[in-house]
Amino acid sequence: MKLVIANKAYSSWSLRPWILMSMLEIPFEEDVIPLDTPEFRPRVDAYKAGSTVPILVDGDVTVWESLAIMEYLADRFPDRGVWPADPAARAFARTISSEMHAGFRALRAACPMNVRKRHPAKDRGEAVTKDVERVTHLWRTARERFGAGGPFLFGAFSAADAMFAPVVTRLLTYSLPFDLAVRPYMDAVLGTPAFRAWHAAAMAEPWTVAHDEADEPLAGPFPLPA
Ligand SMILES: N[C@@H](CCC(=O)N[C@@H](CS)C(=O)NCC(=O)O)C(=O)O
Repeated sequence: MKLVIANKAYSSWSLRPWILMSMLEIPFEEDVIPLDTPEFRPRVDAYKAGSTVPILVDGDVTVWESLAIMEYLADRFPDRGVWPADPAARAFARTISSEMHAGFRALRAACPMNVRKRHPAKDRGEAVTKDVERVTHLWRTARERFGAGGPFLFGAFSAADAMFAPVVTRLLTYSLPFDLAVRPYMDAVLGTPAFRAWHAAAMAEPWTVAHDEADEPLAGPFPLPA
């Protein structure tokens, strides 16, 4: 299988299937296409999929859109626990993953993923505050109702954690205020071997994009858990 992704420093949608496949030990090779470069469009178009990454290629099957990739993986590897086994937990996992896929626009627009940096706190607007309150509410609810079996939203790592992994990083990159009850969950995601490998590769990338060069003061490196 091949997973086509963009820069690990910035590509939140790429991180989602990448961390899921890595955590569930689904073997794949990757093709990294750097954003905002002349090679991006022709290399993505060569896959004859959608206009964005991630793209999953499995033999003659090509899937794009992060949630569709996860559903394909759930079908293809039914024993890996892409979604929680319990039907009520699975319904909630799919619901909040869909909410993530379609929503949180203010947070995504104001705070683009950057796993290489940390910026000082500043007012990012009421809509961002509401998005952060909503996302931490969803995490708390999942942990309280379904998380007893492990440190992740539904105990074991699942597609829902993969969908929210970029948001975990955004809260820290932009020093956003959040309900500290979710910090252990966030540290569990950031402390996975998969996220650490993603972060190390991001740090080694040579590319930057325009929003990373914007006039945003720096508070330090991205804070990985000890
Ligand atoms: N809804 C898509 C969003 C994918 C997306 O926006 N990917 C970005 C990279 S993080 C991209 O390919 N941007 C390039 C472009 O839009 O031209 C998904 O879930 O996969």
